[in-house]
Amino acid sequence: MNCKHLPSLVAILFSGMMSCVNKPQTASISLDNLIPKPASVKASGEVFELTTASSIFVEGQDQDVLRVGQFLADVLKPATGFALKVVNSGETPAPGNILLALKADTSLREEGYELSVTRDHVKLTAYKPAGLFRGVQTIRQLLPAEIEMPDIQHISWQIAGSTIRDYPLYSLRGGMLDVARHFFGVEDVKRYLDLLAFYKMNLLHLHLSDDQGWRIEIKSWPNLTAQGGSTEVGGGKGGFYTQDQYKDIVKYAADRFITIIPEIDMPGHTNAALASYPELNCNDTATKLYTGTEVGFSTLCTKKEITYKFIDDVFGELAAITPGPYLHIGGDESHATKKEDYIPFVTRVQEIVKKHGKLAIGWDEIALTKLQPNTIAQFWADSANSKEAVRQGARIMMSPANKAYLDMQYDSTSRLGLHWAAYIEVDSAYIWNPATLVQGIGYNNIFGIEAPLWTETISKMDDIEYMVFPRLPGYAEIGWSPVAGRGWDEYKIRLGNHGRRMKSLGIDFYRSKLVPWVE
Ligand code: NGO
Repeated sequence: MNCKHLPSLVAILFSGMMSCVNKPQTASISLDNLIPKPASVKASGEVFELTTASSIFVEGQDQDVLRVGQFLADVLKPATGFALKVVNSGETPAPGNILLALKADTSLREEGYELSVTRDHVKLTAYKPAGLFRGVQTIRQLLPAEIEMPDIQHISWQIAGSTIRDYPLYSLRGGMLDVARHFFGVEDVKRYLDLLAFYKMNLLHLHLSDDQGWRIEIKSWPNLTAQGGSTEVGGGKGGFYTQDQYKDIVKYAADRFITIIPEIDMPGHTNAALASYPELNCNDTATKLYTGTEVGFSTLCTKKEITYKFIDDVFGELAAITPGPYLHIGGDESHATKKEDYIPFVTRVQEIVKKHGKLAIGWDEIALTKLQPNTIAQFWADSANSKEAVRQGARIMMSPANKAYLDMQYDSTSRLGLHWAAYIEVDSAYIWNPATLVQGIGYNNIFGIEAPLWTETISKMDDIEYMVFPRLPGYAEIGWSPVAGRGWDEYKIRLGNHGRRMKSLGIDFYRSKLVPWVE
């Protein structure tokens, strides 16, 4: 191995790298390519090398910490081939090992962490297990990109010496997956959760019902899935999650410190329910199943009492299997509902959500009604609605369609996606600031940021990955990293270097010409 063959972007920041002359194969290790960019990074000038003799020491008896240790061992195994032991002994680890520990530093809050990498050790500390989990993602990204390969790579597993102190800017950051227009099975959702977790995101909103499909088993209304779940856009066979499958998704997410927000869209976007139960229609006649992509034509019958019994049953069952504090009530594009019906309807639905011990989130139109304290409005299209929500004391989930919709095409040649809100190239997706986008909605009004992926044109996992990558890392960074010290010109270099990492993860991402890809 000759050092001069290292790519120029490979950061040989430290004298310790002089030893690369004797290494089996060098590692492209760098402190410069982390996404999201940490709050603070200092190079130590040393290099740690992970070997087959390394172990992961876990301090204390916290089961979640042990689990994070095991997660790290599991993600490092395929590419290294090392069966790293997770040791819970209380002894100080000898040189060459990794240590995970909680510490009483409340300033790190829920998800912050500190990472110290020297020649002798990798020491990760956090106030909470979630912080350790986020820090584990940093350890992954500090290793060579080959660490994400599914099979053994014969390279040396070096980590750049550093001290990192890191925590998120916004406390909720994530994505939305529309499983109603096209259905995606449990394995696809788990893969999506893995990819969100890799970029330190902590929320997945599942759009579980729409005109084209009902995707969650409701035991007291079985026809919702039997009939309403039986198709999808284009007329495919659709599908749904049983409650056990949903619980499995929730658990998988929780193991990654990700909260699931389930959405039942209403009063519009309800054709699948209306086709399943005649009594939900004002004329007592079930509609036909719908497999097209129009919006705004369906509505629950807001004047019937059975409608509220239905919502109470659905949210009751959903609340019981959703440990997270939020239920999403939709509320968008209810063009078939008169405004004078929409307002009392949404007011009453918020009360039902509250009765089940949850907080309501709805698309920004819900601000037309009186919002319950702690209801969250999701800004997607109408800044006036969102400002009205703020005026009522609500907080805003930022999902501006022209910046954060993952179903928008990159440009006019994109093979998938829509463009009603904008073409969103990778630079445009990155260059915006949630706290200054809408006048009157500032940092303190913002509850979180979420990038929705609607699936009218998207029917398989490969398509999801093509639309989501490489924009998702940018949203992750906007949500996590301080605004100062980052910008498109330097971000695109870091993103380019993630090309190799995304490839190792098996992601077939869109190779935007705006990014200098290193693969
Ligand atoms: C809109 C609409 C969805 C579409 C999506 C397509 C919202 C909140 N409602 O966003 O039904 O699928 O656009 O981009």
